[in-house]
Amino acid sequence: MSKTSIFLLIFFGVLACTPSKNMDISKESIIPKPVSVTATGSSFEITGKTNIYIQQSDFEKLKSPGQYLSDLLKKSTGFDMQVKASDKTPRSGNFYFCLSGEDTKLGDEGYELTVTEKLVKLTANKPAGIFHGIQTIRQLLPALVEKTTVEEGPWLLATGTIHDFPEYSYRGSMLDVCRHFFSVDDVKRYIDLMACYKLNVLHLHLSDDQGWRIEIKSWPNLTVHGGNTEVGGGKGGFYTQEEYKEIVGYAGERYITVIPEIDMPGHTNAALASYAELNCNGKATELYTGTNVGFSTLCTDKEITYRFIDDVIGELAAMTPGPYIHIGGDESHVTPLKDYIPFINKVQDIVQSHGKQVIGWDEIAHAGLKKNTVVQFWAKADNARKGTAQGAKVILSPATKAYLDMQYDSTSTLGLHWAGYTEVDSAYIWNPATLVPGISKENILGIESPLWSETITNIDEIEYLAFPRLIGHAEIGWTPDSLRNWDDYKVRLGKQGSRLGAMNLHFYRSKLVPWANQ
Ligand code: TNX
Repeated sequence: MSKTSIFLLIFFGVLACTPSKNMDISKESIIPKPVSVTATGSSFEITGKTNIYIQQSDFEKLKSPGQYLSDLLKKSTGFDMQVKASDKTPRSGNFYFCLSGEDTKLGDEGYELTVTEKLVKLTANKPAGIFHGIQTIRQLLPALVEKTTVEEGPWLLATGTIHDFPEYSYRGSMLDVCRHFFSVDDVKRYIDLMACYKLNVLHLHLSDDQGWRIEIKSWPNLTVHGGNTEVGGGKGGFYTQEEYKEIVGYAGERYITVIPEIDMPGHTNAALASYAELNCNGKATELYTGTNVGFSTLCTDKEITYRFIDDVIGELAAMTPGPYIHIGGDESHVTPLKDYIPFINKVQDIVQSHGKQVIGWDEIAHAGLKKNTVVQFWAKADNARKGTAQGAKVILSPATKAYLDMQYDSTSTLGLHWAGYTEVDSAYIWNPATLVPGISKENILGIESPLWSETITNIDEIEYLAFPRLIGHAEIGWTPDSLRNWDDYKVRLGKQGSRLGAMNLHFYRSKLVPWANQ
């Protein structure tokens, strides 16, 4: 080779690779905070030539998360990344996703992310881990990556290794689509936001006094009549079974399980108004548009009540790939305990006969709990302990900490305050394993943040009450307590402000958080 060609080779070689920038991955503001981060001080750049390679044998399982990343990055970078199978580590400048089963510590949802100047490598035991790792990659990129318009790069990620897995397997939020109804698109937006913070359960509260929101083909009047209104007298609405399946599928692609709730025996006025025979006196009630609770009950000693429940649960179970059906059971103030207990026992049998596990609000612990029934603690610690004494696992949704519908402070115009005001710090500063005396880590499945909708009517208002508190709850569910503290968290949250802005999120700019000025 001549001297000139060697010179030209070196010259163009240098031109072709962008110099790396010094970056420190341990200074990135990732939420939930990862279990371990090791920095190597350099950077990787995503360019128009970057593609997403998937280990050949995992292609079928990982092409959906691969395509999710490609679609996400396309909007802001303008790059059209291809998702391809590869039987070897790809060449410089690409992503590489693999399933490996070697690292049992990672469990079903953990991942290991290794970023070098040459490659972004993501490994996990299961596709859910790859999906959560993608959320970390997303947060390592500039906030502008969240825009839906094409933006200027450079699209750099800091180099190093992140080894990460969740503390709790159940990390959820509940949306009340009864007090006010929300469209399929609103629910999808909420799912997308949950996914960013590695949440994995969406509990949909589908029936209440003010509205029945899921089509049941064998009892059509539930939605024809009972879906017709909402708090304040608006037009309400409901999901057809097709729409519901669309929500379940959309959530599933984001590794989020949907748990449907049919609340009973109380919170049933919409059903009682739709079918006279469900009432003990045989007379249909009026539709209800107020916000009182605890005034309605199914007729617990009528045979037709259980036929009704069997039909409803049967149709719901057939549309529910996840293991759980939620039966409510809260605030049944007009159902005497002597009727409530056998009712809950029978309903557990019905749910189990359709192959599903029961979740119920903490009051159900008054009944004899079946194996695998889960108790959702919201108000009474005694009930939660009654549950664990029977061997049940508990989901923690303490109203004073986890209720997203509590006002931030006395000046909040949205929300209620029966459980007190919940500022962003108070929502963050608690440990599930020590909050309820007598309930410890081995009793706890995880945490869930309910968003009741008496006071909210649209997606902007959903976002305002949920964010940023839900982000803190996501960290509580994922990150070990020993790695969490408010002073560190509030800085990371503040730095995410520009990211939330780029997502066009209508979040509450709490004065307690040092929001980054961008
Ligand atoms: C209590 S929490 C309820 C809901 C209300 C909520 C308002 C629970 C199991 N029941 O019916 O919407 O308070 O914060």
